[in-house]
Amino acid sequence: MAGNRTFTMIKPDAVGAGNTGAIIKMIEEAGFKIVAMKKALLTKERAGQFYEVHKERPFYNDLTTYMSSGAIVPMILEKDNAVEDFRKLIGATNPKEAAEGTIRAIFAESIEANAIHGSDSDENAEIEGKFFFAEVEKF
Ligand code: RTP
Ligand code: MG
Repeated sequence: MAGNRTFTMIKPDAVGAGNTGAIIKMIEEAGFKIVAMKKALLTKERAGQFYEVHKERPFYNDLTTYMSSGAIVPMILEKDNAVEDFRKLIGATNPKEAAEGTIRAIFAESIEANAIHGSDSDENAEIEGKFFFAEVEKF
C-alpha cells in the first residue's frame, strides 16, 4: 500500500494567491484520492527539519524562510504509481522548465515559490506524511 501513496503540500505562494481550490481540483481530476489534508503554518525551525536534506545547499535559508512565511496545505494522496505520477503532474522544480499544463507551469511564481511539493520516493512519502499527520487523521 505504501507504494501507492505520496505526500504533497501546497506552498505559501499558492495558498496566499487563493489557488488552493484550483490545485486540489487538478489533483483530484488526475485521479488522486485525498487520504489526509489540513491547513498548517510551519515555523522556520520546523521547515528546516522538513527540508533537512537540503541543509548544505545555498538556498536552504531562503527556502525555510519562504516555507514559514504563510500557510501551507499538506496532503497525503493515493493512486497507482503515486510518487512518479504526481511528480509528472506538478512539473519541473523551475516553472520555466515545467511542461505545459503542469501545476507548476500554471501556478508557480519562481524556482523557489513553486506552488507545490511532491515526494521524490516511496520512502520519503512515508516519512513526510508522518511529519504532518497522525494515523487517526488518515482516511
Ligand atoms: P520539492 O521537494 O519541494 O517537491 O521540490 P523539488 O523536489 O522539485 O526540488 P528540490 O531540489 O527538492 O528543492 C526543494 C525546494 O527548494 C526550492 N529551491 N530553490 N533557489 C533555488 O535554486 C532553489 N532550488 C530549489 C524550491 O522551492 C524547491 O521546490
Ligand atoms: Mg524535493
